[in-house]
Amino acid sequence: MNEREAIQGVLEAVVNVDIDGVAEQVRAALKAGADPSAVLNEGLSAGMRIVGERFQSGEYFLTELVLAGEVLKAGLVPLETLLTKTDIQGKGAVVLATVKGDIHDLGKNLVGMMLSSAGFEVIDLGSDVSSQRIVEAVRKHQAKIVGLSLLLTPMVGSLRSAVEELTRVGLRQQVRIIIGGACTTPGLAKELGCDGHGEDAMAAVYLCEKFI
Ligand code: B1M
Repeated sequence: MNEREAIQGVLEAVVNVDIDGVAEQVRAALKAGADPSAVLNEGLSAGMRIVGERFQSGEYFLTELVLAGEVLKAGLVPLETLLTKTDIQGKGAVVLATVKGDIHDLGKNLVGMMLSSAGFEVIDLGSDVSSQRIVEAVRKHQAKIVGLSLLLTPMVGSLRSAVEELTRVGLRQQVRIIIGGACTTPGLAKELGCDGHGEDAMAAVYLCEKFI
């Protein structure tokens, strides 16, 4: 089996919500010489996008969507140490959250994992987080960067209100705000007055590196 076929095996394990087989497929891809970030992006994440499309078209139900989240977590286990090898520290605090009304947290967690391994102190507030909690965390940890994740289009208003709240309390000039997640775009970041948009977890790290 070559690298490409092995990554395809990872993608298929996710699409087939194969919770028992996914980690084995990931190990097989690594053994075939695939790069860990390719296994993540072209295997696990690409598979999740297909699950999302099948859910949207009515082919999959909420059960599959929930299970797919668990499949992703299981698939990440053999990758984690490979994606996060470092001993650099002390690049400052980043407050990370999925905004109010949105409980998707897998992508945000990946961003957090990559930022920690790049030497940032990650203050992960979790998902469904109010603007007030974001403001409190920025104050408490004197964070210079806020990372907001959003996957649900109807919750764009929560992103907007987080930016507005940081502005209202006078913190906007002190922090850089970056956004990311399936329904966000560079255009949305610009429209909301944010400082950047991360297409994926690595892009989020590059942006934060640029801002320190
Ligand atoms: Co939901 N869901 N979901 N879901 N879900 C989506 C997002 C959806 C696109 C599926 C679809 O219909 N095609 C759709 C949203 C449509 C829209 O509004 N545009 C959707 C829906 C509708 C829903 C519900 C409303 C379903 C329902 O109940 N009827 C419901 C909402 C609940 C709520 O939040 N209030 C719901 C629930 C769920 C589960 C809980 C079952 C589960 C999430 C489990 C969890 O997160 N713990 C789930 C899942 C798994 C998905 C899909 C299939 C996969 C999401 C995921 O984890 N991807 C998703 C389909 C899709 O995204 N196309 C879908 C893997 C992850 C690694 O990628 O999160 O994109 P992602 O993160 C990436 C980048 O986006 C980026 O880096 C990450 C790594 O590369 N990134 C950042 C993310 N955050 C970033 C922040 C940054 C920078 C980069 O800077 C700060």
